[in-house]
Amino acid sequence: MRRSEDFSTSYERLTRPLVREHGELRPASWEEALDRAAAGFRQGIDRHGPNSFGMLSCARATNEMNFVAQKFTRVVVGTNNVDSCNRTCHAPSVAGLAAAFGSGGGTSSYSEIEDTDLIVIWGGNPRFAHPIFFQHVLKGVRNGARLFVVDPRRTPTAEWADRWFGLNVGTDIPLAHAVGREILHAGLANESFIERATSGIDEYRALVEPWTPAAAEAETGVPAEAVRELAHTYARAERAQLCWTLGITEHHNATDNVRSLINLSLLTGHVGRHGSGLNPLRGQNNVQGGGDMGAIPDRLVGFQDILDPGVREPFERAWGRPIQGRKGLNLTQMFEAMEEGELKTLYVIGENPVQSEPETHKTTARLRSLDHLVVQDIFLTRTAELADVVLPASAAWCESDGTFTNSERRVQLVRKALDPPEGARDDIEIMCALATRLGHPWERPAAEEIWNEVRSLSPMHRGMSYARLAELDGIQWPCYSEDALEPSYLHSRLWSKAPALRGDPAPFGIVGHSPPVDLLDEDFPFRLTTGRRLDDYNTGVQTGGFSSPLRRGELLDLSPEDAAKLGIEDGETVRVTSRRGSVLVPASVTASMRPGLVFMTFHFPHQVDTQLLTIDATDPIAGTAEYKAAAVRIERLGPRPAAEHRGAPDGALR
Ligand SMILES: Nc1nc2c(c(=O)[nH]1)N[C@H]1C(S)=C(S)[C@@H](COP(=O)(O)OP(=O)(O)OC[C@H]3O[C@@H](n4cnc5c(=O)[nH]c(N)nc54)[C@H](O)[C@@H]3O)O[C@H]1N2
Ligand SMILES: Nc1nc2c(c(=O)[nH]1)N[C@H]1C(S)=C(S)[C@@H](COP(=O)(O)OP(=O)(O)OC[C@H]3O[C@@H](n4cnc5c(=O)[nH]c(N)nc54)[C@H](O)[C@@H]3O)O[C@H]1N2
Ligand SMILES: [Mo]
Repeated sequence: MRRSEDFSTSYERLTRPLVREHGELRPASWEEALDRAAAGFRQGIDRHGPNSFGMLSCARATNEMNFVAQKFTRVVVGTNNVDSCNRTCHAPSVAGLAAAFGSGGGTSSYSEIEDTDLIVIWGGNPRFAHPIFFQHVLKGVRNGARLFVVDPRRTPTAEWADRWFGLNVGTDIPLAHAVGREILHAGLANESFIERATSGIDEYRALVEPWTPAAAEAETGVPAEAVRELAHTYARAERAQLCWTLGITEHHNATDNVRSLINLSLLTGHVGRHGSGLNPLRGQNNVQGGGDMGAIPDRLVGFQDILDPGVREPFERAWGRPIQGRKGLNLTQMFEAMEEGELKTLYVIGENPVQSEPETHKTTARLRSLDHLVVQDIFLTRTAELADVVLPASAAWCESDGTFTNSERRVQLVRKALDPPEGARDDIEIMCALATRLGHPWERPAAEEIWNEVRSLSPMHRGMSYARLAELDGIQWPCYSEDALEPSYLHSRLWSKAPALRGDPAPFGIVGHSPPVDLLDEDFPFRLTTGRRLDDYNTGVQTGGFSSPLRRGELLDLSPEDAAKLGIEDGETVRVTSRRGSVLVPASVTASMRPGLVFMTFHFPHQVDTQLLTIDATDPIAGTAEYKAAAVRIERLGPRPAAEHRGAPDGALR
């Protein structure tokens, strides 16, 4: 197979601030850039009020940085409009888990993945996207666990599985409901757990009743016999882990999808015990921590509800400023508010929405409509190219001290290993300099001082001093006191015999099926789903610079059956068109794809802008876009040699 050329754009680290003058970005001193950035924010707040400001905080940076970013937003500006790319991936998992159990974290630990009887990976490809977690999965398999994978594609993860359930994109709820129905009909439900720890079983029973294995087969493409096998194996397993990622959450009904999976654990009691649980595998290295630190619009640090005056009170006392008692805008709503002229200034720290949001043209136009855009990044991204002020930052993961929190809720210390390039400054230092210019003289605190403030305000982090984090090699939340540790899994209360200790019952999610918004028809007959490959990272900014024989640039994966039908050869460049735009991309014919399904990444936007094809239909609860389901058509370019067309973007349809 041929490599496509010229897809890698090597980004150079930013080392000088830039400011816009006469329409162009030009180098500036730090003083000038900080003054300009602060003056723009000041003007926006004075003219349009604090709620015209938005902050996108960096899910790759430390907890300490994210804590300061949300404090900047709430204290210096006075709004709750703070969010991050958590919105584009696991916000629905947090919402779904919180609705069922009161808190939004994954319930188990990596060590329990090694000590269980069944691992179901539903809508995730950890072999590529979570390789460290996948090592724990393989240890679990070596220790005797069975591995099931539910994914429209026969993924590299599925290659390692005992069973692969290839379903149609966007039919997870019918499959989950059919599994639930089969568990009930076969008498395999855990009746005593349901009775003691859950609510709503009667409505759930009625909800799933129409989803016979045959009805599920018709909708999902998974054979009825396989539906039964999935149900019986999950229900009969002594211990079982249900893990999911974006195949579940990047849909217009993502929170419902999550609820439909949680229902299966409530039916069987596979939650709240060692070795059994529910695990959304978080994406960015610190997206879990960013949310935990309150860099989200509806929660203060430690997942504390911003709407509760009793929760706000200690913060107002500590920070000497009232906190708005209403939810801020999430990332999706911020972009909508730009269009409505309500959001006027945006401070983007380490996010690249121009290339990560669906429907690029819309995103770009919305960002251009802002009065003032400040981008703080380690590279000059496409988003930074639109900014009024660009601030060069250090890379948190290796150039600063602090803590990160992983998918098993483990807070771990990181130590600065490298100095940032000359001219770049630490994210926290930059925010402190801006706060000072905006009337809040903030000395740059040491990372540990910030962490101690976190601990003073967040009960679930209280017991984690830096000394203890170092000594124990990380600690999982919750950790309420310095002399104790909690169990490695959440919600053991559900198993308590004493009703008083059991707390609120976990409700079944009564959620119906709703197929993808972008419908398939004669003009757009293929289902495009987008995701990741092993060698590249998100919008490619951080991986764009290196080359490896494995990296082939953007490709359209399609099945041998469809390739034969359309007369497409492996490596040939084709045109892919959705209702929103059109791109040229080399085809890769692979048996991992089922007929009717095609796959692309969004790793090579300089070569192929996949986001011209995606749709911005979003989940109403979590705000996550339906990146996983667009309708497209695929056309050959004709008899000309494909090489001529390689790499050229084809523009958008107007
Ligand atoms: N190498 C690498 N690793 C990464 C990243 C990266 O860019 N590169 N990004 C990180 C980030 S930010 C994240 S959030 C994670 C994401 O990690 P994953 O969610 O595992 O990655 P994706 O490839 O986006 O999607 C997972 C799977 O969803 C499947 N899928 C699509 N539609 C459906 C559906 O309707 N139902 C079901 N059941 N499955 C479906 C796809 O076929 C795909 O295999 O990865 C992280 N790790
Ligand atoms: N089509 C499609 N689109 C998707 C997805 C999909 O599956 N399909 N997945 C979505 C998901 S899950 C995600 S998470 C988003 C990701 O979307 P983004 O977060 O917008 O994309 P990244 O490429 O991860 O951008 C990270 C930026 O952070 C900068 N950065 C890294 N470290 C630091 C630091 O320490 N400080 C500062 N200041 N900057 C830093 C990098 O240089 C880079 O510009 O994309 C979403 N978009
Ligand atoms: Mo993500």
